[in-house]
Formats: sequence, structure tokens, C-alpha cells
Amino acid sequence: MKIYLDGKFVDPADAKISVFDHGLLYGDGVFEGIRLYGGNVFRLEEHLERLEYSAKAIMLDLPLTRKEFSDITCETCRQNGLTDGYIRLVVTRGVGDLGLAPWSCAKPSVFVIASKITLYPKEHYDNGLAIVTVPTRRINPAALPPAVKSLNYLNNILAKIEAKQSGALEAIMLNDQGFVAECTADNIFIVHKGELITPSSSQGALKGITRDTVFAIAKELNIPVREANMTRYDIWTADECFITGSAAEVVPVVKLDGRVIGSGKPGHSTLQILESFRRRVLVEGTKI
Ligand code: PXG
Repeated sequence: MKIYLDGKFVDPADAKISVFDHGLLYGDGVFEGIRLYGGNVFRLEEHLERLEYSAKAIMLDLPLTRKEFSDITCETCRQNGLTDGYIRLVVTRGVGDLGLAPWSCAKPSVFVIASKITLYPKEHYDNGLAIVTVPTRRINPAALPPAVKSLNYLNNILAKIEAKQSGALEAIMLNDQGFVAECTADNIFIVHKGELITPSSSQGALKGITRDTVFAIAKELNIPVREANMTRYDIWTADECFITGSAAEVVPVVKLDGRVIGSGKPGHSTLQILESFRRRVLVEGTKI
């Protein structure tokens, strides 16, 4: 395995970041989780654009151009002989003094890991997932915009722990107004009376690339889509539910907080979207 780290490809044992890197000390940095399917990087430009926006929001000057990020991403996949997998592209604030001040960090560090990821066992893609709402709220946009894909995931990690303590693999996080924001690393959709509904990004959801892909698929399938405020009640009483993410892909959800959703099996529209997603990822993307 070869890791890209600041201009070089190194063995995992040599892929080291300083204990003085503010990415580690303060979670100060940004990242993307990207998928590789059949030798094509899925929606690479969209991921790199989001990385640029995340960096801009935290006033981190990216040390590479869009083209350079694209090249190192593809090259890391090639170096590892991968045609299918998961790519983690990370930019840290870099090495600095102790103390928050990011201006003490001379130069951001960039690394790329190309590997594999499995978030949920296969049976859940076939039979659906049971999830719970957790007490930890999604961070208020006035504190840290949830649209920033930063290295600080403690908010989501606490929710993940709470899900596990309730015996579930995934959690719904509400925003500070009590509306559904998203899951710990996935966006959420419901199908109700033939309409596809998802919380808007202003409700605390990341502008997911998979979410955006589902919008495109729904258009193709003539399923109307609406971004709206969503409550737990809307999910309990929905006909169908599913979650989306680069790592998770599209996962049917059949239970929330002990209430069975719809028929209790992955719904018709969900399966249509899932099938279309699986076809699309094989033909779309940037060839490595
Ligand atoms: N919300 C949050 C908070 C996320 O972190 C999504 C939604 C879905 O967005 P995308 O663009 O992926 O459709 C994410 C994405 C991991 C991992 O290592 C996490 C994500 C993506 C890839 C890998 O757990 N989160």
C-alpha cells in the first residue's frame, strides 16, 4: 500500500503526521471521502469543489490546484492497483505552535489514502436498516456550518456512540430546532405519497454528493423531489426511507425509534433509486 503525503508516495509505516499538526491538535483541517468504481473516481470534480469550499470557509489556503488534487487522487489509486475502493483526501492546517492560532502553521499537509471501506453488513442493503434518534444534536450552523467537511467529527462520533448504545448502527441527528438534520455520516430521504423529501442543507445537512446524485436519479425516474423541514413524525409515517453517503452508498431504512416504516421492507422507489445508483457509478466518473 502506498500513501500520498506532501508530494511523495510512502509506505503506510512512513505516512506520519507531526504531533504538532493542528489537524491532530485541534481538528483543524478539511477532508473528502470519495469512491472509486470500475476505475472511475465518482464525481471527483464535485468532491474537489466541496473541498475548496470547506477550505475557504475555514480560511485555509489549499496548497494545490484543482488539477493537482485530481492528479494525486487518481495517481494514488493507480499506485495501489485499485479499481474499486474508497479514497480519503485530507488537508490539515499543518505543523504549528501549541495554541489555536492557525497562522502559526507554515504550510498545510495533504495526504491521500486509497483503500476499501464497508460501513454496514450486506444484509442491511437487502433487508434495510433499523436506526434511532439520538440525544446529541447536530451542531448549530452559527457555531460551525455543517456544510464544512472538517476534521472535527466529535459531534457525529458522539451520535454514533449513542446509536450503538441503543443497539443501532446509525443515528438520526436533529438540529437545535428539533428538525431532522442528517445521520452521522449520511444524508436522509423519505418517500411520501410518491414524493421524495430530504432536509434542506440549511437544516444542518451536509450537501452530500450522493444526495445530489439521488436528485439527478429522481429526475430521470420522474420522482418529484422536495427539500423541506422534516420531523421524526414525518419519518415514522413515511412510506419509505433511505440514507445516502459516499461510504454507505444508498441504504434502505425500515425502522426508526422502534416504529416500522412503510411495509417494513425496502420500498419500491428506494430499490429503483438504489439500482439506478449502482448502474450510474459504473459509467460516470473520472478515469484514473
Ligand atoms: N453527512 C455527513 C456528516 C457526512 O460526513 C454525508 C452526510 C454524505 O455525503 P456524501 O458527499 O458522502 O454523499 C457525509 C459523508 C467515513 C466517510 O469515512 C464519511 C463520509 C463519506 C465518506 C466516508 O465514515 N461522510
